[in-house]
Amino acid sequence: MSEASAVPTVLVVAVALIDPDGRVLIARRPEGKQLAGMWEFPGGKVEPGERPEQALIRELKEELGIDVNEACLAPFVFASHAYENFHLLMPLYLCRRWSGVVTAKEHDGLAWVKPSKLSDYPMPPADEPLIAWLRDLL
Ligand code: 523
Repeated sequence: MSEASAVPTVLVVAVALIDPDGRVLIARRPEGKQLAGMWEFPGGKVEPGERPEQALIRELKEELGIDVNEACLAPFVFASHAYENFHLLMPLYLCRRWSGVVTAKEHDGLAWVKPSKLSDYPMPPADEPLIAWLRDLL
């Protein structure tokens, strides 16, 4: 008989917003939050009853003040990482089109970064393996 996992798996959706120069948006987690000071691909938890894409569209409005059409979200690659209290499963979507001005509403910093420079920024351990995929793509 297989043993049940001691920690829950949490589904978080994240996005690589890509600008016309091929730079990717990362956002710094503010003081008081878990992983404060780390530069993440923006996103958040999928709430009960939400589809992942709906959750991401909601998070992008709340966190960055932008509107994204679901047709502009392309699932790209998953992160799967064991944090201490939970296992994070996180699809990273690609998005090249949105409306509105990207604004830090919940983060304390934003940066548009070439994939080759992403490793200069401290990122949550779940996000780090995604850098190589973006470097290959862009
Ligand atoms: N990550 C993560 N990388 C990443 C995101 C968006 C989130 O490792 N790109 C982690 C950070 C948190 C967890 O996933 O541990 C949930 O993310 P989020 O942004 O919803 O976290 P909090 O701190 O806002 O959580 P609540 O306040 O509980 O909603």
